[in-house]
Amino acid sequence: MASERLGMAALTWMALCLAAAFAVDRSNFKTCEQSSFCKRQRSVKPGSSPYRALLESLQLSQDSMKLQLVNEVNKVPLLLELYGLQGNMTRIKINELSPLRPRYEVPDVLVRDPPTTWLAVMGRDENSVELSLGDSGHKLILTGKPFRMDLLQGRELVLSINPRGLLHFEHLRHRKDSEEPKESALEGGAAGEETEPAVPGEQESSEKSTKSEEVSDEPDRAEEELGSWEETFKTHTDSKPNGPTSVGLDFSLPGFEHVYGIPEHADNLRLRTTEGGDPYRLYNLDVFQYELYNPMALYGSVPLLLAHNTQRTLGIFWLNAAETWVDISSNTAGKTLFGKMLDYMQGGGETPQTDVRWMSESGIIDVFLLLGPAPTDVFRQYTALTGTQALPPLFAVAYHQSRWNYNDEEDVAAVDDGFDTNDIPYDVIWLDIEHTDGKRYFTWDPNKFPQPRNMLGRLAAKRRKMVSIVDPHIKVDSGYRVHNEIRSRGFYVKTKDGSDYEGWCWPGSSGYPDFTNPEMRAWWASMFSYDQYEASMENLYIWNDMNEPSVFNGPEVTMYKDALHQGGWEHRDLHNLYGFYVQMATAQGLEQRSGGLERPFVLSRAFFAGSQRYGAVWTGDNAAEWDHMKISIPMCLSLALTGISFCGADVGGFFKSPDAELLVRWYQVGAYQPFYRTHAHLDTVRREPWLFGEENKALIRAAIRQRYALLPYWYTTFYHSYRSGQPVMRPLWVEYPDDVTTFSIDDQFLIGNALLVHPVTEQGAHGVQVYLPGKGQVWYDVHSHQKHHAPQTLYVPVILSSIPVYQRGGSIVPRKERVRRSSDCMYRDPYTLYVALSPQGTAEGELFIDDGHTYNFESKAQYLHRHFSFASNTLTARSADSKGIFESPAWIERVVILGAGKPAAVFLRQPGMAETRLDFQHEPETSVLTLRKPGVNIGADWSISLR
Ligand code: MIG
Repeated sequence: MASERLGMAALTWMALCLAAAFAVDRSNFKTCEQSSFCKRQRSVKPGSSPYRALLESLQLSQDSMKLQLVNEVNKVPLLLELYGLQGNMTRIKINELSPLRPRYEVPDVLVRDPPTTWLAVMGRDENSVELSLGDSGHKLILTGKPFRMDLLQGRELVLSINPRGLLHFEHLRHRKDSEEPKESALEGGAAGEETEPAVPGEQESSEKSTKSEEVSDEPDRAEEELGSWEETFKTHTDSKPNGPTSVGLDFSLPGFEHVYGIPEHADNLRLRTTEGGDPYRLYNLDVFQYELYNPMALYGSVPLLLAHNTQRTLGIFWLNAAETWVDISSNTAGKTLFGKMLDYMQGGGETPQTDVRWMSESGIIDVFLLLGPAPTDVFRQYTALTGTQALPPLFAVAYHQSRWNYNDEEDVAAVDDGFDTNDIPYDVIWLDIEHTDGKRYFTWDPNKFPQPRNMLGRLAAKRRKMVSIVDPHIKVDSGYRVHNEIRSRGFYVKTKDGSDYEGWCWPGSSGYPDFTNPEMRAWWASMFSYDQYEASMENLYIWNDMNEPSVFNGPEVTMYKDALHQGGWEHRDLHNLYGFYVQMATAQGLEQRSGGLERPFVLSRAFFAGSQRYGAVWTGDNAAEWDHMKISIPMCLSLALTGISFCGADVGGFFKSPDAELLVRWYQVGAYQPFYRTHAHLDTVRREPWLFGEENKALIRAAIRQRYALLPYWYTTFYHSYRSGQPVMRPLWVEYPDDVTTFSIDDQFLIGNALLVHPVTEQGAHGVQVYLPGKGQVWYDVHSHQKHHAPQTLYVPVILSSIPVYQRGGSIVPRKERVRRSSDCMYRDPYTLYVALSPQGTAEGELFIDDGHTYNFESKAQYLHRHFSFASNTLTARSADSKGIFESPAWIERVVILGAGKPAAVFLRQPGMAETRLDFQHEPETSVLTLRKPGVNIGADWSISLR
């Protein structure tokens, strides 16, 4: 006990000292140079590939092609598999033909075996094969020696694979200097993966090419030196029993200058070239006081890169959960003048091109080419593979109040009341780690939270919720039931020697449950049932932090790579999946506690491809600085592009204390981002919205109220995301794909396709430059209703209350404008429709409504999906999806038409009823027509005509 106290005190002290300096301690994290596989991979230079495709080994089945590759230096044969996938995708897998042991293939990320389409050989010569990929119109030319593949549409080259010859596949081998081949931990470990049988091929040639030649296991001296069998970083040694296992491959994208994705990095939306610096790193890490504008790894990883130009959008999804680095280079940016002249003289013109190189520490190469061609297609393709955003419960889209920590039940009650006395809506109050009994998750501190059930009940009475934190590090304490159960069931991650792995974290010595084990996940899920999690109630939801996993005394603040998971897999193989599984198991727990009826809400810090299926993520420990607020936009946009729409940043900044101006501005930014939660470090001064004087309180209240008024639109946009995979928060280029001006914009964004937001992110700003896209389109300022023509860059003067938001002419946005305590209290409230007319006098929009919290919309089609359209002076409401049936008590209290002339009269028509006249009011200066009290139920069909 005493030593634990000391440890914690030392940690806090360290944290405080570092906080004063505020800069990431880079020496805690590896550079590519310090990551032996990255260094080895990067030391492979562009040139002729040592790999040859054995064309004579080609085997074609209806939907796949298999072929052997051989490295002509070491003679190790690889197996290449190629699948044409339905929906304009291609999958390429490369593994060893017969690895010593199975190599890890990422499970549970793909939602299904992707349906395939046909493949056919269209032509062949002695060094190449031409394949047609299904009905997509794409073909693939595979060159034997040196091995490369070129994907074409018609005569246009879309993308090349291995064009620079950087394919580098480190085969599994025995360590040469050991007397006997090492017994692998995997052997006998029921890895469960099938090894590919050898491709029989045409017997004669196949024998000649692979069997007759000796596979050379000669250790490459350079590899030995570069930490292939053991690697030390700072005080930590990685034992690497399997030796070098990394895989790398390059792609080139002719005609592309803009690439995006591969979150999580604290950087701009548009990726930069990594020449001369480190590659972008994907390795889920708890980075203390992360710095901005660099490629260092952060808490989560999605190995999906998007490329976009005016002609097409495509994606490269590299399905590998090991530590991964991505190099990006541009072959025009770096070109010398001489090179450019040469291009010119050869008449080649300048085709800009982006080259991308992926390098992963283990596993196989499993890559999906998402061939678009439109941005919407790429989103559909990616989410067909990994799933769409789970539809959040409505309250989760509202405003959340958090800090580390709300101290006790009295504190919670006081903050909760504070929102009422100050007339500010809020839905959820959060409890951080201090609410537990000594950092034992699933428990309550008996002194500070003696009656959690009362506290939750009090919140429920106000129709509000609570979120408590449940981290994946479990206190090693024989008096703690959770620990005892996990240990006795053998559910902890093991060390390389087979004992329970222990690391240092908040509770002191901690075990880490093996979330990759489905039995462990099932047990974990059962812990959330009402009888297991003491005092938990229906309005208690969960937050998973530290699930990279964070280990204070581990290498790079995480787990040893040679730690062992179920099936004998090394942590190395699946590190980036750990957090994904924690959130998955927790979400399943919340679902199960209600018998599968209620939708869960789980916030996670770590994530991987597919995490969108389990809840929300946030950008971790940012700081109360203007730049941190600003970077939340590209950080969430990058996540949105890679499937994870439900993203937010700590409003106000986690470390340090914001001044009133920054706090107000951050409330304004957050009001227009998908996950809206304020949060703060333990050591910061209190910052509830009413602590900064009347004026600032009013500004914060106004921002939060704007969020609540737009909840119907947010929820509908989330529903659309759930249904079709389209991001909720969008970069402009997604909607204006042929407008080059939009390609690098990341200080403004769209919500759905109707609202454009350019929040104020500069201190002391007097104005912002807003780019309004869309040739021949118009945008309306949502506050003044002033109309602006597009495209143009508009200078907008701002004051402290300004949040520049524009509604696209041609859209209809539903709002609820009555102020309530929480989103749940708005359930019966009436709607106002904002109809923003296009220059052609048309508009369209949708509204999705259900009970806001169950799966009945899915299982019983209990929903309303309404469609509104305006044309020929008539606004029409009909069903967008007649399958959905739901009764809503809400009606329409107002229709506001922006850009309208003054009618002589306005009539409401409903089926089977006589026409009625509606009151209206027209403002000539702003061309705003307000129709009063149509009074129709939101589920009804009707039309309103202006005459
Ligand atoms: O090492 O639970 O990012 O939101 O308040 C810090 C305490 C642990 C990190 C999270 C932060 C949370 C804090 N946690």
